[in-house]
Amino acid sequence: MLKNDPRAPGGKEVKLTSITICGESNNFPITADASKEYLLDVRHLWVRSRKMNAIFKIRDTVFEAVHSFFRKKGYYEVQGPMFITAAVEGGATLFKVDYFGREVYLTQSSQFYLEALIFSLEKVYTIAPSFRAEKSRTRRHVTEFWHAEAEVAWVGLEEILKVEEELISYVVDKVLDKNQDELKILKRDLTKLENIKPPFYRYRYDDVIDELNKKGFKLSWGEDLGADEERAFTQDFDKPIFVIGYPIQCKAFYHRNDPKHPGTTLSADLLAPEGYGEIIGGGERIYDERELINKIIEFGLKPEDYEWYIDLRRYGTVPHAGFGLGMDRLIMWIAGLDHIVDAIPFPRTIRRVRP
Ligand code: NSS
Repeated sequence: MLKNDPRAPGGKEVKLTSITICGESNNFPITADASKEYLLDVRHLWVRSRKMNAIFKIRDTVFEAVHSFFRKKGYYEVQGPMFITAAVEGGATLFKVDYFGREVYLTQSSQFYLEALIFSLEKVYTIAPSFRAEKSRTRRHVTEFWHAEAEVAWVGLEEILKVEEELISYVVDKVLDKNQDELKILKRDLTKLENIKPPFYRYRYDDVIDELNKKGFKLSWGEDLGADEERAFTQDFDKPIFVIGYPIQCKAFYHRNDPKHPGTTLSADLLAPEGYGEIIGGGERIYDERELINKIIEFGLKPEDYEWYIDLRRYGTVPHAGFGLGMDRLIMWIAGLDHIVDAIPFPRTIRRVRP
């Protein structure tokens, strides 16, 4: 029987009428002074904690909201394969797999398969794992993450940015709606979430570099923004920020170059405020066959490794754009967590593959 009791952490106390022991617990291995590392070692038991329980409930809302957003907007849910034969996001972070004696890789992104599928379904999305052999030990990198990706035919950068800001605002709204208790347990400042509505801020890459150099960084044009730069830049914003027009060398080969701003791409990253940084990467894709082949070569890659991807331009093509959202990073920001591993039930990092 449940009885209201203001002294209880959840406001209710269970009053027993009888008790049956299903299984004893002698010397439960987690004590109040357990270190963060130890809590990751015993994650299979730590998932029972109030903190993890609150995060998982928020995570559940976020997954549900991303699905319902895309379905309401008329997107079809699709799935790409996890075993692939060529890099999407650069060779440095590929995981090799022995595939019956042949070297293949774990996918870094389902994007190329989504691009193939827009020629069948026009607007598609997926939520699937992506894998990166990331050597970076930051608070926001894991080797296996959940990736929500969307691809849309007949649209450009402007339209895709609109989809992104509507999606993020929708998800935050759902969490505010469903997870007040959980956000309270996590001591999340609700005012930081209540403000998340379109339009988001927009900066060109060049202006971000200028701002950061004013703050004491020594960045030259063409350098990518890392975790430290993004943290410094986003610290004082109250809404997410689009960074548009990254230099060609900062972005993967498939990004369309911007004819109006030579040397840059029609790409955008979406950075979460409060120091969290990048949660989305996306933009316009090259849709012309010759342009694509030239850029593959320019990037030192082999067109024969991308034969089927080039076919998408060879046999009927349309302008299109899309993006990839790191679900775990989104949850980390919404829940106000210090480290991405706490957004994931059983995280995988450079040093951790168990439990
Ligand atoms: O490399 S991305 O910026 N872009 C892509 O993979 C595109 N192919 C997506 C697309 O356009 N369909 O990654 C997208 C997002 C990025 O903004 C992060 O939020 C997340 O994926 N991401 C990660 N999350 C956690 N850990 C790691 N290592 C990681 N790498 C990317």
